[in-house]
Amino acid sequence: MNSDQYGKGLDPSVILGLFRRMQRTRLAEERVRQICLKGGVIKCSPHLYHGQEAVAAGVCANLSKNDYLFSTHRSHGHYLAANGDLGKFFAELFGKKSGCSAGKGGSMHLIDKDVGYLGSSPIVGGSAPLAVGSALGIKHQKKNNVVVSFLGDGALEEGSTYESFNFAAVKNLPVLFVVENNGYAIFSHLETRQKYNNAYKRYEDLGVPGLRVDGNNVLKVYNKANEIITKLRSGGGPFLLECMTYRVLGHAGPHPDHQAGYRTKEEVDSWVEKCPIKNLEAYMDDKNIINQKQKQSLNDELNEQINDAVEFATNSPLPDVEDLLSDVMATGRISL
Ligand SMILES: Cc1ncc(C[n+]2csc(CCOP(=O)(O)OP(=O)(O)O)c2C)c(N)n1
Ligand SMILES: [Mg+2]
Repeated sequence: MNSDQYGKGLDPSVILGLFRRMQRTRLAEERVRQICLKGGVIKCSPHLYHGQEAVAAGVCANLSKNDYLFSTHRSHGHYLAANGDLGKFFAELFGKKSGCSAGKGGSMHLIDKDVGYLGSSPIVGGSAPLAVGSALGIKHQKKNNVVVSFLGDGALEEGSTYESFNFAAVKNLPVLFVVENNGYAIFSHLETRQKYNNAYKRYEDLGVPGLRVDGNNVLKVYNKANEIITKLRSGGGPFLLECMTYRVLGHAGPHPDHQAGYRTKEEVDSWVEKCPIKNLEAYMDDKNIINQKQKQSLNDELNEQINDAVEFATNSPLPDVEDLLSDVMATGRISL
């Protein structure tokens, strides 16, 4: 990848940090995939993020402890890139009490206020309104933290997303909408759902300017998100960052799905070639930012953390029957 201009001003420690975030996500999700293939342990359906890691890593590396983020059904990558806890992550997928949602959410309902991850919603178009409400709160409190709302290209077809963009613009709220345009909503190609493939400029007249970036190039995503988030911190209004990327596994579950007939193996393979992690590795090799031995030791360290997390999740208890009605809106308040 030609990332020279994007990598140039960056300290190697930032580049290594981006690599670590992506690799942590990939290895953890690869473990999720293996566990699903064996069956029996993960009962909820995971929507894996393979191939899109640069988006979450590039954006989340710009967030501070007091910022908030909101996610979708494809939630793992956002949680892990935001430094979400591996133990709490696996425990949640295993339905255990020690999970980040106390074992009652599963893959699509993660929440962890310790890392500002105020939740993922599996309702397509469900998280942008939450993000906007949260940004309104920040504005009222005169704070300078920001909110990131991740959404898929499919969520742009929901009225709630449009309403959220409009409200954020009218109130000049510090929210970054990150559209992960992977070209599909389940089996439907974007061409069959939207007349124009132009999300980045579509909402400008509404008051939400945007730009498009190669979502498989983490250095570009990081740089653009950095510029936008810096503006948001000093009073800037909502912005849309459209990241062009691709989901290489099936919509949900551990398998590839080109045999389903809605896309070809050649198309999938062409995007596997553009793997954001391999791209960054090639760049780092070229610039002597990391050597083989260091890469191996990073992988060993991450795999060890994942082993510990899986062991923690395995040994954790299931929620008690008495827990069934706690943290449920109808019976009380979710304590945030
Ligand atoms: C309101 C609503 N309609 C339909 C669904 C079923 N559904 C789940 S994921 C999905 C596709 C979402 O596509 P996109 O937003 O592009 O995200 P991606 O899966 O590509 O990451 C749909 C239609 C849903 N969860 N919520
Ligand atoms: Mg999509």
